[in-house]
Amino acid sequence: MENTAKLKLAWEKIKSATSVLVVGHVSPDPDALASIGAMLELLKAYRIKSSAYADNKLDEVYNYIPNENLISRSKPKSLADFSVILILDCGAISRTSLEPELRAILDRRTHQSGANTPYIIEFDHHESRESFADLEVRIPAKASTTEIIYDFFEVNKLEINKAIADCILIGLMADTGNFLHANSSFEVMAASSDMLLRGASLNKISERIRGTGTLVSLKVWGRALEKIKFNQETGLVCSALTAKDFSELLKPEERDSVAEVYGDIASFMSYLSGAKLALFLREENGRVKGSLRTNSDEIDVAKLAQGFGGGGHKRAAGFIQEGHLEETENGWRIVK
Ligand SMILES: [Mn+2]
Repeated sequence: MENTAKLKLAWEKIKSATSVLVVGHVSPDPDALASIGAMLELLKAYRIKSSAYADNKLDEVYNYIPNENLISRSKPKSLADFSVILILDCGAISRTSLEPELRAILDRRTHQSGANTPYIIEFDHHESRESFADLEVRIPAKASTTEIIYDFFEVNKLEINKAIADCILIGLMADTGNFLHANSSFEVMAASSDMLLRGASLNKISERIRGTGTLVSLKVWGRALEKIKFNQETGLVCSALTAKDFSELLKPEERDSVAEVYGDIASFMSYLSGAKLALFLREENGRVKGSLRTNSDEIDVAKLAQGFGGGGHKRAAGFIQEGHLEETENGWRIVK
């Protein structure tokens, strides 16, 4: 089915639902939260009962996103109560933090024909890992999930009010690094200017996106930049923060508050003149997390990340490996 037809079918299903659960990924970023915010606004307008869930959502940092206060950090009691489950920006079923519950629904269907189970819809711009939704709208060419939501509103001729325009613009700005990254396409700029025409507050949003820096996050930036290694021949620029770095920089309870900066650090490193590929590594609870970025058309970092069991987009991707970091002469090594 074509994306336009899928987006129409999605609205058919949502419109006739008695209740909808909207889910974003664990440790949600602005694109995930703004995608949920836009859909909650629509559901409110159509008086469709809704709930929203995103595991491990940070406190206060994102309260500039419309409807963020309606997104719960606690699991819904029973998924069976919903007629539609809408999964946004998740990349993989595990990132919903509802994998066992969703698999139970899928299981019940295979073993019990005619079982009355929620209809599962997924909107996402990450590369495909596993298809599980009844209706999957997966468009990796889109810069943000809110860009897909913009198409959803356009295709179905739904009204975009100021709150929805803000949400769509927030996702676009956040996932393009404020229109700096290579995914800032013509379509992104056109959608963004359309959102401005509909009342989105560019100034307020960019102020809030920029205004979330904290002293500890600047210290993390400082240490990461200080440790940069650059191989002129391969064009690989990398940096890493070890458990020791973190124990020197942050109190354990401050760790969550800086979770946002790592992708930005990797993106910033990728702008180094002569760099083809940027890799930022960090140690966290016996695991190593890697963020990969490139501005080169010849490199697909999603493929590289898949080699490490991760995934993402062509220009931005990540992975997690068990182990810890050991510094070598030219870089770092993950030791199991
Ligand atoms: Mn996203």
